[in-house]
Amino acid sequence: MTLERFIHEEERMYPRATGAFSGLLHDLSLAAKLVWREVSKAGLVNILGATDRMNVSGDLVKKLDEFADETIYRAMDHGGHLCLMASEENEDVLHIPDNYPTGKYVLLYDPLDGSSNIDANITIGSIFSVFKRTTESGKGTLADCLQPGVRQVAAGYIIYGSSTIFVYTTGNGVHGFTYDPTVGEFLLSHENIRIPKRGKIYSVNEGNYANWGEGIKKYVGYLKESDASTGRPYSLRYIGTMVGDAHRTLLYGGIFMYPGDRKNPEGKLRLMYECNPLSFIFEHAGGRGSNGKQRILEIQPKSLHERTPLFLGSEEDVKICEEFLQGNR
Ligand code: FBP
Repeated sequence: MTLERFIHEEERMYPRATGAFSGLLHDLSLAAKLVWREVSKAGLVNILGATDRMNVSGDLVKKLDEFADETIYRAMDHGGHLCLMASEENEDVLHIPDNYPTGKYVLLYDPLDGSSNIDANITIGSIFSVFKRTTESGKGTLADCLQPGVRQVAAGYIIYGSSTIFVYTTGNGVHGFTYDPTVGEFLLSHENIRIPKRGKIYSVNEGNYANWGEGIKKYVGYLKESDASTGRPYSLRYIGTMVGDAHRTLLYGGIFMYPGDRKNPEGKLRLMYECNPLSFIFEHAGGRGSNGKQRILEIQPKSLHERTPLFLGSEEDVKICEEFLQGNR
C-alpha cells in the first residue's frame, strides 16, 4: 500500500472531493523525498553547517534548513491547491507566485526541525499543518493562517532517522509510511497508530531545571519516585529534535514536554509550525496536547511565530502533568 494509493482511497470516502487535497498531499510527499535525498547524503556534499542568514527567531539558518525550506516551497507553489504558505524560517507569509493559480488550502511548515542536531547526523524532521482558507478567493492573507489548531484539515511530519517515515492524519486515524528508496515510494508501515493510555518514558531538557516553576519541578520529581503500580520511576529520553521525541512518545507512550520557564515564559516551540500539527496528530491517536492550562488546539493564534509551552503525550500522563502545573497535586 503506497502513500499515493492510500491518499486516493481516502479521497473516495468523500464523494464531493475535487482531488485538490490529494494533489496537495502528493506534492508534500514529493518534497519529502527531495529533502530525504539531501539529508541522506548530507555528510558527502557541502550542505552541512550554517548559512550567514539569521531567521526570525535569531537563529543562524543551517544550509539544510534553507534547502528544505526552498524545496518545500517550490514543490507546493504551482499545484493550484494553496492560496498561501508560511514557514518557520520566514518572517512573513509566503505568497503563491502570480503565474500560478491559487486554491482553497493554506500550508504552514517547519522545513527542518531539530536544526541543532543536523551536523551531528542525529534524527531530524519536517512538520506540516493544513487549513482551509477563511478568505473568499485570490491571494490568501495572514487571517487565513491565524486559525486555531482545531480547524486543521490535515497535519503530519516526516522523520529522517534510521529510516524515513511520513506520518499524517486527515482526521481518519494516524498512519505512517516508511520510505523505500529502491522503489521510490512511501509504503504503509504503521496503520492507525494509537498511543498507549499511559507510558513509562518522559522527555524534557532538564538542563533548564533551574529556571523551572514549582509545578513542573514537582511533576518531574513525581516521575522519578518509585511506584511499580504506576510504572515509576519513568525513564528519561531526550533527542533534542521534537519530531524524534514526539514520534517515540506516539509509539511507546509517556510524555514530551517543553515547559515555559523564568527565562522563556512561553517556552521555545512555535504554536503554528510545531505544537498545533503535533497536537492534532496526538489527539487523533488518542493522546493529548496541552499548554498546561488548555488544549493547544483551542488556542487562538495572535502571530505567525508565537511560542507556547507544550505538554504532549499519553492522555493520562498529560492530565496528571496538568494537575501538577495547576497546583492541584
Ligand atoms: P528548530 O525547529 O529550530 O530546530 O527548534 C526546535 C527544536 O530543535 C525542537 O526540535 C527541539 O525539541 C527543541 O528545539 C530543542 O531545544 P533545546 O535544545 O532547548 O532542548
